[in-house]
Amino acid sequence: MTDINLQEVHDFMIEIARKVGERITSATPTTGAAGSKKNSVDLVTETDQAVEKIISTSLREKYPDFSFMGEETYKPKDKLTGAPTFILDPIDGTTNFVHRHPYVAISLGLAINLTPTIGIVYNPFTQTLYSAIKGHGAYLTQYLLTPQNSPQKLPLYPPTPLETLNTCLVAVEWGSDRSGNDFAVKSNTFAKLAEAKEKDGGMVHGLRSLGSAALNLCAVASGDIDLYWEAGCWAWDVCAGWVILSEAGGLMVDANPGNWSPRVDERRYLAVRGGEGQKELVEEFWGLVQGRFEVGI
Ligand code: LIP
Repeated sequence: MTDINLQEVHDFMIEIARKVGERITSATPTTGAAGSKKNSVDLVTETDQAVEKIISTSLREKYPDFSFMGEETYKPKDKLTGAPTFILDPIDGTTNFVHRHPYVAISLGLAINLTPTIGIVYNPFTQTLYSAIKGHGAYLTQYLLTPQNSPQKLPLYPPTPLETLNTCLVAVEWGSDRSGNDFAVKSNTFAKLAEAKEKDGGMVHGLRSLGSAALNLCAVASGDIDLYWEAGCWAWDVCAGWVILSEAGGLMVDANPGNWSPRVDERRYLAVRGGEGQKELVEEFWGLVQGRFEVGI
């Protein structure tokens, strides 16, 4: 495949996301015929499916030689290859969308050789766009707030050094698996992160569950969340946000202790914001993880 004009692809991805955003904000979010997937908290709506169809059709017309992976058409036999691949979550934060809680985003990434290379995360309710091209920085554009839609470089403020967990705000998610080993690892680790230092806990400033992996990663990239830890989400939840995180100086490692280089489809992630002391903070966090996740193994 000849050299890819990443800027052109990036601009086209934003154009599509901005166009289809209206489909999300004007929808009546009912699960209806779509309903749920593996259980009653793993929701999908007809809007998720329609938005994926619109975006994938536009991408395939413009870039017929690229591969595509989308949440709503994914099949377990589908495997990511090294080919340039668009990886899409049409509505990341579907549960929020169903409850009319406007914290949702179109998460559209491009991975090349399995490396997240372009990322756009767009919340159509707030018209807030996070975007990045590998090697070219990460940006926040607030179309409703900033004059001439001027992008702000991420992180939004000079990154302060990372200290110990008891100075951190941590994003976590319950996800849709609500029993078994992985649910126990999550529940026990959440408690350990919050527990007092004298009980060997992390005594973190707080745990936050925003409901969108992509927007969690953008909050870590922006610097207002220090860490985000989750297992069970998918490549389409994180590909775009991963580029934005990395270009803002952040680091992505495995949610299970010991793996510093997870794949985009690893399904276990720990993101830490930019700043001096990333390695030490990751190691402190890993020291508090209560067990090991089985997902993705
Ligand atoms: C969601 C993720 C979130 C996870 C939820 C769900 P969806 O994606 O963004 O991190 O905890 O279980 O997978 O389903 O809203 O596209």
